Amino acid sequence: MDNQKDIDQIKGSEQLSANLSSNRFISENPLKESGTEKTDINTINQPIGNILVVDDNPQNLRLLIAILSMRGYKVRPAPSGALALQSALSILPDLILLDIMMPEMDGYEVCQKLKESELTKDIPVIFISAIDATSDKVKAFELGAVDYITKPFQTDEILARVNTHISLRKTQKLLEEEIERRKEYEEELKSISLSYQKMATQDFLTGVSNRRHFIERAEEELSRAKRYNHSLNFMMMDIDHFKNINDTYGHQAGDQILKNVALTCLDNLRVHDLFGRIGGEEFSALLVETSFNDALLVAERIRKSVEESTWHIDNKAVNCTISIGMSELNIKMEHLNENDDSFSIEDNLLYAANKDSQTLDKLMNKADEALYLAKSSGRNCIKYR
Ligand code: GH3
Ligand code: MG
Ligand code: MG
Repeated sequence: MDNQKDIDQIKGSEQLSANLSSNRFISENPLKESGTEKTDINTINQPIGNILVVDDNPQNLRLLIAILSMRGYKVRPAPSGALALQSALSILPDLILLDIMMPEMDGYEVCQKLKESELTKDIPVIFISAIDATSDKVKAFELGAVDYITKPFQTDEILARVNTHISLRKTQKLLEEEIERRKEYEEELKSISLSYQKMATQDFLTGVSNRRHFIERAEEELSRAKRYNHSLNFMMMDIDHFKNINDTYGHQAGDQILKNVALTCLDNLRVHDLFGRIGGEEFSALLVETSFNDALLVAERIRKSVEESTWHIDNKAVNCTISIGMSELNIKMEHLNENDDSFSIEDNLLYAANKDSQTLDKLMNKADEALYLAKSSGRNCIKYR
């Protein structure tokens, strides 16, 4: 028997007889019996840690239980590897003291199984064994043990190591909880910032880009088009006699029509094109890398789709049309060809000045003028400047 000397020593010094004679392994907290400890009602009622002690030798079990419960730990015994695994899974302990040499399933196997399970892998394991060979200690650490105590052990050593690992585990748990809390907080911040971003860039009614966002993006696309000499076309759409729709079907029906027209326009544009709500019943589109003729086809497709759509709102069939004004970014000046050898410095300056003069404001104003023309030409049509 490995610990007979220790047992005798502790029996004498710590008056364990009462605990040991009763066959209860989970002892009452005996702090109040200790002359050196402060009697604190909170510490008595709350164990400072939950320890699973695994040993096939009942006397060893009783001894360890006695030592640990004297210090306020709640101790559970397991006389075999299989029962240890069962017990660890039913109530997760804060620490496991694990004997190595046990019949059927030895401590190494128990440790391996504990480390394989997601539930028990983080529970610190201290091996407690009479084997003193370095190779066994190395094996224990390789299997994930946090410490190794050699039998026969000293009470103070057991308590010091157990205290250390219980504290480390508690700190680790607190850190993990803190990390989890921070992750949740970061997720919350992300979703708040995302909704602010949406509010700042989206039109609240239709969900398409709002005026500011559309213009910001359009400025970027315009400077890209100018830099790479890409063609670019601008469209201004306005619902015809929208006031009549509001007056006839009500403001809510009007809102629904605004959403439907926005969706119809989007359906007929490519993902790279920009689209946004510019004002009350006015929308704009910027068609990137699109020739004027192709842009005209798109405009006609949008106009026709809106004209042919019938939306049912409050059991009423509602139709509407839109007028479209278009303008084109005109980088190439007909009489100039930058690849031509005769392209002089003056021509170059003229070419650059022409590019500079093509601002988004100008494109929008030209499209607006074209839209005005479309309205005065009977509406439901496309004009360009
Ligand atoms: P036109 O063909 O000349 O464009 O005539 P219109 O009636 O469409 O133009 P007008 O500028 O006279 O009227 C625009 C109407 O759009 C008036 C305004 O109440 C309505 N409107 C603006 N914003 C909204 C909105 O968010 N929801 C609804 N339901 N109506 C809106
Ligand atoms: Mg209108
Ligand atoms: Mg208008």
